[in-house]
Amino acid sequence: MNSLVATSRNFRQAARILGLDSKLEKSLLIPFREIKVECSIPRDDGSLASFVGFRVQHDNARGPMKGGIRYHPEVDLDEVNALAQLMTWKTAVVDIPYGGAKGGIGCSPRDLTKSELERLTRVFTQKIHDLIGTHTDVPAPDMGTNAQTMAWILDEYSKFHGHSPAVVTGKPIDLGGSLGREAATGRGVVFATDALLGDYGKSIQGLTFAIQGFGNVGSWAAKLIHESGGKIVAIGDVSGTIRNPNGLDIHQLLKHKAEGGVLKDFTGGDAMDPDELLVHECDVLIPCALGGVLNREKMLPVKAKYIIEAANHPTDPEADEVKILSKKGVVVLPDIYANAGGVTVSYFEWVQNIQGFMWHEEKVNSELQRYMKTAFRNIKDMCMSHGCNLRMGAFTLGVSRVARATLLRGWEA
Ligand code: AKG
Repeated sequence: MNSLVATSRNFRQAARILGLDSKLEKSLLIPFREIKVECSIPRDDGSLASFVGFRVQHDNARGPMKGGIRYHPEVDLDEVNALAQLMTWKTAVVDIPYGGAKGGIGCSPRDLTKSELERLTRVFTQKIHDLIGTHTDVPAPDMGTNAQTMAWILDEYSKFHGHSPAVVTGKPIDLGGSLGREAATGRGVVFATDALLGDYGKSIQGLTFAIQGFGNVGSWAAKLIHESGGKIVAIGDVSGTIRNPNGLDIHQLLKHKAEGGVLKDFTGGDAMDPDELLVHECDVLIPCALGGVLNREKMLPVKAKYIIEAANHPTDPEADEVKILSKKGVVVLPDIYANAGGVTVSYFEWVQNIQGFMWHEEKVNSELQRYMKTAFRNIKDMCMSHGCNLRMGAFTLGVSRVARATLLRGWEA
């Protein structure tokens, strides 16, 4: 099932639980605006390369639309639409004053040089600059983009609109980025994991973890779990997957990577079949990389008791807890809560830019912890009120907040 169908299905189920009016339901589902632009650039060798760029602005009832820009070969309108909708519910779940958006360019950033990426980003910004803005739509990094990409967007946007640091988040610190933003999604995953485990009378210390993905989110989550006394028994990235039943030394693994090594060559663990990671013996499984990795076939033999959705859409609905996981007693912490740490600190960055003031990293991290704890309690309250699982608890929470804001603003054209 594709991501758009899955997200919309979760939304509809939440709307039914909440008893939303069908006209309101329809209007909440339709995106505010879909943007599709041609982005052609000269390659370094003088040849022409053409790409398609997208920005889907899903909803702005609660504030400016917010979401990442990804550079990936699989970026298309349906995928961006699903992710934009997911952002609307995600920002509402953690109660930050934003709506939802997402964008991207269908390209393989690894096959482009830095100067080609800069030209592509500037052309994309030229095409959408009138439709984004500090109080309209605020992009951020996502798969295949980073702080440098945001710096180029900021620079290009500012040529048209004057210096506007709050038009993007996830910027370099020198250009108004926030301390703690780089680690925020991974740190938020750990705060979310802590909140969930605490609810079951457990803690990270002493439990075993399998983590899929060792990019920004996976490596920060792994580092912080390791430092909290969790034992990471398996971890994988595009280079391969390794395991160590006694726990991998994540500090040594990070050092190995910082020195130019690849994960699969780390000598502190044994190589294993990447497909085995998802069904590896562990207490907690954290998919941090791709969507749709937990599908019906892979879910059946899962051994983890808890799954933390650090990636967007890692669980294919066919394998969702309602059908399979709950029968096995597996608890799934849904993406719209589990990976909301990044956008939450993006909000702090935006606030700092608007205030013209910089927070200490301790304040960023403690505020993030406060938002993640509060959101977990709010989700649990929805689960209690509606007798639903955590995914529906999160969806009903997000959808109810957006619906209330929409009704309060009224229907007048
Ligand atoms: C996500 O949470 O998936 C995002 O794209 C958020 C990016 C941001 O606005 O920080």
